[in-house]
Amino acid sequence: HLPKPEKTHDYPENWQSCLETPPKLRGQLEVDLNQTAGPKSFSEIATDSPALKSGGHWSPAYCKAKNRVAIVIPYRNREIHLRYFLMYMHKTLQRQELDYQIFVVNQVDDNSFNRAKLLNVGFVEAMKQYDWQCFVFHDVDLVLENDKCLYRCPEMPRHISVAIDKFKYKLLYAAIFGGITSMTTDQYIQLNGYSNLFWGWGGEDDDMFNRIRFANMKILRPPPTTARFKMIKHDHESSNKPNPKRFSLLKNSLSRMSEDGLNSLEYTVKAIHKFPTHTMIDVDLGNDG
Ligand code: UD2
Ligand code: MN
Repeated sequence: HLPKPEKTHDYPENWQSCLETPPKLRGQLEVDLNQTAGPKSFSEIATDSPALKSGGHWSPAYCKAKNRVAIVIPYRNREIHLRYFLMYMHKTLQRQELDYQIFVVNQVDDNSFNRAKLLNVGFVEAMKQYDWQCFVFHDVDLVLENDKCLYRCPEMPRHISVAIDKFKYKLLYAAIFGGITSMTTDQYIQLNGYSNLFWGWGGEDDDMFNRIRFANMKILRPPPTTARFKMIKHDHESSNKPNPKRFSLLKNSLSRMSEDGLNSLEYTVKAIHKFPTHTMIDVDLGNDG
């Protein structure tokens, strides 16, 4: 059960709905994640998108957006990745005519990284602010190369990062659910969100895959011709080591589902920064005991 958001959408009465197919899409895009000068600065990115409202919220100023989409990024200490992400993705999401905002959920404690729990925090905190219909959960190191891959939430949960340059633009395995996913607000609540118990690298995505199957939902994928991504090259942080418990946790995904997730989520928000380009939520996830 979620509290009412601070604010809800109020598009002017006399506006028409945006078109089903956004007219400004370009298709394949030039994306360069290895620039000698590095990505633009946060302030340059903000200058490039003057219509951004506080916290990196944007919506078309000429039609009623069809989709209110919160983009949630699990994050710790990847500023260069975040700047590349913002520098490309704001423009793309605007051409897609979404009513969207970028929420960066920043794990500020010293425990192992917990991607899935950060996504749960992002969901709850975003829902306190606005009446989002749709969530896109997004690794910070992936940038979309074709704006025809629309960041919307169709009738079933989706795995969006289908074709990534690092994996020769092929799906790694049929049940993969890592990278970028989308779910409607209602689906996410029905699934009890992600598990909170995956500390360190791996398994949290497979656990969500299991939840979706157990809930008798289907997983959709956009076509690999448009769902194309570049991944920024990176090493794995020593604070995000492969989690040795992931295999045993995955054996009881089903029995944990009703008690491990949104309804057992505990965390402490340390600060919420509404920057021009994104909302940064500093969070202490507590102990992995
Ligand atoms: C894969 C998955 C990812 C997740 C992970 C296992 C794909 C394309 N990606 O990513 O979704 O399931 O395996 O947990 O399938 N991060 C930080 N700071 C850190 C560590 C992680 O910001 O110190 C964030 C960041 O958004 C990053 C994401 O967590 O993109 C996933 O971590 P990763 O990129 O190190 O792991 P990777 O590429 O193996
Ligand atoms: Mn990665």
